Amino acid sequence: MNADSFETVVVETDLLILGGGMAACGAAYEASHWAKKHNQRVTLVDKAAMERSGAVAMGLSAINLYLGLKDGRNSVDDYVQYVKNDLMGIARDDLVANIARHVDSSVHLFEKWGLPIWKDEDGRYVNEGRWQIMIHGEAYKNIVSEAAKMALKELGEHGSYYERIFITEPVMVDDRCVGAVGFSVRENKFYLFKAKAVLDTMGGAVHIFRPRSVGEGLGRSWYPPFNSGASAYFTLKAGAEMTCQEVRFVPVRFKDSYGPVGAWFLLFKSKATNAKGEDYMETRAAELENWAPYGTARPTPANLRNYLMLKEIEEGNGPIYMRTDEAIREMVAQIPDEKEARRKMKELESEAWEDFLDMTVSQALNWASHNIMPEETPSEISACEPYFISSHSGASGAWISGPEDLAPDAHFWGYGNMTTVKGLFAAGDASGASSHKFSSGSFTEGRIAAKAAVAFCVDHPDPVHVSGEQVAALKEQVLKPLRIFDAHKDYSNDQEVNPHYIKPKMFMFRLQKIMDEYAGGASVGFRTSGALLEKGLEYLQYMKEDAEKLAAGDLNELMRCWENTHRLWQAESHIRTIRFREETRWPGYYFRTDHPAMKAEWEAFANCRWDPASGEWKMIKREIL
Ligand code: SFD
Ligand code: AMP
Repeated sequence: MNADSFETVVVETDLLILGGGMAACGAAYEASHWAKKHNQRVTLVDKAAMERSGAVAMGLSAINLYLGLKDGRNSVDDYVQYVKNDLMGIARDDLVANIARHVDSSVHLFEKWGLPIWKDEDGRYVNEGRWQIMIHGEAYKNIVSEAAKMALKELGEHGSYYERIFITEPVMVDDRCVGAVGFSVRENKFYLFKAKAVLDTMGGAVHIFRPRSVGEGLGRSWYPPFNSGASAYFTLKAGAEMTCQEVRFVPVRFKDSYGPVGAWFLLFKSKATNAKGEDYMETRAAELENWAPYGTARPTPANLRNYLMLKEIEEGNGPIYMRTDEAIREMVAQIPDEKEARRKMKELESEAWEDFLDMTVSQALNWASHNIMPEETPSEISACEPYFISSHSGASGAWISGPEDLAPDAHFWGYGNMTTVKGLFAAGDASGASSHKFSSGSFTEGRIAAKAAVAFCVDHPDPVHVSGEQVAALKEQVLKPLRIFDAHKDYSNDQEVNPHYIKPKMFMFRLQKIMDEYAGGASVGFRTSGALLEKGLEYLQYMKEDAEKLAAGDLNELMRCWENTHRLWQAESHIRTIRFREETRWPGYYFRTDHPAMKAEWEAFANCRWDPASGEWKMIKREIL
């Protein structure tokens, strides 16, 4: 493919929204309102088709963040406490509270747009757990993205969205972010988006660690394969400070097909046990005291639930089972009337299957192909490989300004959700230290960020200028893998194996091997140490050199090359931050064997910044205020 054949398309806008997921849809919806009022332009760019892009592509079976503030069931403070405890004390109260106080209205919008939410006989939402409500959510993303597109269309020529454009790099002028570049994954087109404010919502990252599914199911993971670290790369390359880059998420899921466990634990009140039928949350409860005060609070933080399970496996007590059969039996046993009990049984069976069909269809196929009937057979569960998803129970992302009325002085710098780089905002998985936002909270944070970003545009009305040389250099950089392939492809008789370049798939395998073995992946029981991290970092530096030799034979491979460069930066910031935090705080996510306990001096944020001027990394410890 000839790199010279690429046309350059220039799009000028005011607010540029990068990504088309939950946060981006919230941003588009909210921005449209403020943009109309202030005569601003809004442009959204997604790597895929918004209808099914991002983490909600397959649908979801629950909305995991709904407070029910109107009914007085919960308070914002309760939620902040819950999140902080789940993250072992590491969270920004101002950010969590800001999302929590606004999230209910977003859920009401989803319902208005047609999302079916489970209701009880009195017309109230059916709670899965305290903060989670059940939905028939197979078409969740279609519904939300349609509303976002309609909002943009209402802006007429001032609103637009681009699909199947892969964003690669930020465009920087005088330390301000003034746009982004990328390319079409369908046509030979290079895109320059110029903007007054840029909102990064390109999701989290997967396939940085070697997945448990390799040859036989390559690419299968809990987190969607489409999100590959673009958010973190974008903010890092712009020179923004990042936070919690060490806080990965290791979900426990139904084994091999990654079906969700929340409905089983919370709605069906199921237990997980070792092979002997022992409930390790009870038999190992004493271990939680070593992680007080978080370990002894309720609910037990997700990483500690994992940790107790991992200990069972270490001691040879696997497989670990979700006792679906017992849970269903117990619920039915509570109904004295036989006919009613049979009806309830059918209802529970159907709810159990729907839970998977709404969000992880392959898990239903797994059950069917292994003759599993949840009412009769327990199912294996297992800890996945690590992912980066700060909107769930991870926390990695950009260090952003909080809201003026809630943030301590040190956490507010002019515009809510703005990163430490002027004009660059972040939300959803792209912003850090405010976990447990989930789908509804990410949408809500997108709304909050977009409102602030439009205010930034209004306050900075001068047109942005990007020089022709800068654009030419960016285009050259983005298309370089095509040129490398073209120049060397005939050197060897197999285009996959060539001493002059590396193909993205091989590059990804190498990255995953390093991360797995040195940075505490699944195959080493999530354990690492200073010495292992040091070695891993050394290997990543060689990978950085080799990244200059990534080669692409077509547009799809060009996307894969950039996905892997994005992953590499996410990986490096992860290793550097785990190394910086000399303690173990989230033992079921990773365990530092050389610092095996939690330390009071590390009740703090571990931040980092890559300096675009010097190319140096700086590690920063910040107080929890
Ligand atoms: O329970 C580029 N989540 C759940 N949330 C819930 O509320 N309920 C559930 O039931 C949930 N479950 C769940 C969840 C996540 C996953 C992976 C699974 C199951 C399997 C969490 C939410 O899904 C999550 O919080 C939000 O989706 C986060 O929103 P956001 O906007 O931060 O990320 P996104 O939706 O994935 O969107 C990312 C977008 O970026 C695009 N993109 N665009 C341009 N250029 C690039 N280079 C790009 N790279 C990525 C993507 O295409 C996408 O549009 S439960 O099981 O946990
Ligand atoms: P999951 O399916 O694991 O993503 O969980 C969905 C929601 O339920 C999230 O809000 C989790 O934090 C919560 N959750 C899952 N399992 C448990 C559990 N055993 N105890 C408390 N909360 C849980």
